[in-house]
Amino acid sequence: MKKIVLMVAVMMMAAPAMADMVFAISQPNPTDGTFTISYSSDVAPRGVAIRVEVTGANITGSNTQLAAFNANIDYLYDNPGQGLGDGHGLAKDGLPGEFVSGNIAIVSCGVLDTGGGQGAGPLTSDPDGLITIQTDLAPGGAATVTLTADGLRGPPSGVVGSVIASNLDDADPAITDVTIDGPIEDPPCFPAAHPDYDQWVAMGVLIGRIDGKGPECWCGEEVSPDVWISRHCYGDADASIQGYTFTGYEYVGTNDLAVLANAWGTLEPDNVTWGPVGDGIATIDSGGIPGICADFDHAKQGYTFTGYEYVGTNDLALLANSWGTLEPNPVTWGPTGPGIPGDCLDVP
Ligand SMILES: [Ca+2]
Ligand SMILES: [Ca+2]
Repeated sequence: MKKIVLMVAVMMMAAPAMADMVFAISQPNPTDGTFTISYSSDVAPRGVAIRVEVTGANITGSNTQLAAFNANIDYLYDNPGQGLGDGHGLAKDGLPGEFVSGNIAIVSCGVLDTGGGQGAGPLTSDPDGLITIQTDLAPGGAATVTLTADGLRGPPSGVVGSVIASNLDDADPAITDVTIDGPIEDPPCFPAAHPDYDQWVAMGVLIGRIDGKGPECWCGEEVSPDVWISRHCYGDADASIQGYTFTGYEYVGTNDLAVLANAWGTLEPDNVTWGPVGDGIATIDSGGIPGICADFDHAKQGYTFTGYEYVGTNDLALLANSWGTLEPNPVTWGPTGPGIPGDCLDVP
């Protein structure tokens, strides 16, 4: 503890000339919801204390941090025994100590040499920035980042001292207000113009997907990036071919029947005011293949008297109709057949 007090005291004594330190927010990697704070300055900075507020997402932590900023004061406050270069530069808003959770964090870190004396940071944080902050931005989401002075550590408190007078100041707030984007969202594999699209999305909700998409098995195989060929509506539950050279290959076979058999007769828990109910198709899984993958007609069937089910006779009829249909390829010899059309995603 004595060591930390000493370090803080050292920083308070620092009194560099007023500098023009300009901050910026960039997003070098828009696929993971992070953003990076960078700076340039006309005087070597010795510490920073900036309040970072994200509107529309929570801060989850930080990763890369400019190595010269090696004194993570608030982290050291909470973690006795740690030293220079340890921890991270995110601190609580309005309280001492390291950042835990929420949408506001303080970037609080200083530049010290191995003897505890104050060092001088580089005039620019190029090329990697001062610190990269992680958020929980969802795919396709957006949030706003605002930088302001930190009244606890920066002026007028002076804890991180006049160091901070050289960057963000309450009297002259240098606020940067930047919109950042969440991870790039993969396009849905099921065409939005398809008559079953709404049902596909609804089944995604039913099985617990939170990304607005439906079961991938309905989309079949991704034959090249974002290009899908589906035979699902003919009874291909596992989106895979099966067979042997001797017997031929088929898209609708025993593997698909097994998925259907496992889901067979599973009643839904709701949608009836009386009559039998069950656990619902969302509870069914066949070795990682959701039970809804056997819903080949993309519809629920049943009656109030019998209950309702997503996998039933209508789906079995589709599978039975395709049963034993061999593919013309990829065998070089052995039995072949007309094959199952890969047109389930075609929009009529
Ligand atoms: Ca199959
Ligand atoms: Ca069905």
